[in-house]
Amino acid sequence: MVSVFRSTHGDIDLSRPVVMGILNVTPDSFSDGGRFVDKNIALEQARSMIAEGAAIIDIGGESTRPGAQAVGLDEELSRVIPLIEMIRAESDIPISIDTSKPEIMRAAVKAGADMINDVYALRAEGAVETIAMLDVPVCLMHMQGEPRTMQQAPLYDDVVGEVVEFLQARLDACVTAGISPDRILIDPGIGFGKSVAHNLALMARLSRICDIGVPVLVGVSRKSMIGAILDNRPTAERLFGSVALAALAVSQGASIIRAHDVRATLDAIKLAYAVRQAGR
Ligand code: 8Y7
Repeated sequence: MVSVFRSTHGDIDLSRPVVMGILNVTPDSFSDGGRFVDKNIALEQARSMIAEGAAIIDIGGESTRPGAQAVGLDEELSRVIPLIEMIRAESDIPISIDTSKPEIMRAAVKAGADMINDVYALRAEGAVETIAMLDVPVCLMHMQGEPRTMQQAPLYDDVVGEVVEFLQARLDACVTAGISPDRILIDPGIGFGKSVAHNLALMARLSRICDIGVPVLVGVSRKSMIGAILDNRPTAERLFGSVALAALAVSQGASIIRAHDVRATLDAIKLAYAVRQAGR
């Protein structure tokens, strides 16, 4: 599956896997602890991720970590819009905006963002229509429940089957509403309303998600399943575990890896991809 997302600021070539660098501008982000709230520090972080080979920068102004509270529209706008403009003023890097709110989607694209990363998979009122109108690439992610409560009691009969079914249904709904299928990415949503066992099952069967036929994005960087498998390893020490999971995802066909540590992740996925290609 060769795919190129046309974006306003250069195409995103997915004929080989790429890294989406994470840029959180939330005071309560779980792994960065709010280090990037200062816009200039965030800009520095964006520059270094670009220098390390990030193909996309994903900017998030609303923490979606388990237990996180929702933020208001004005607060989210003031976190992300100036930063999009600052990056755009000096770089053509494709910018993704991590939001579920149609108002933020519109303002972000106007400010220079190229794609939308929505952990609610465009289920908010007006979101599908907004993307159809904006005509930008979108990532549809699976989540059971909502961030504030999603980790309290995740429950599935067949986690892989249910995630595949959900993503297929959202994909169909988006295409019916006029979003071009070649503008859509899907994501199993590792850690979003899932136990460690659910996350492991999804990682083991990721190829089934890739079989749906649109490019797959996976976010595993520093996530709690790594802490759980590695005897409560703290978030700051989850790099090697993150890189291992990124390689496993690419070896099954994932196209985009969302990660904090761009250089290490890119090395790992280049190797995983070379091995995958050699076996075809
Ligand atoms: C993911 C994500 C987060 C993910 C996509 C974190 C915003 C939590 N995780 N978006 N966002 N996929 N598409 O640990 O897995 O970074 S936030």
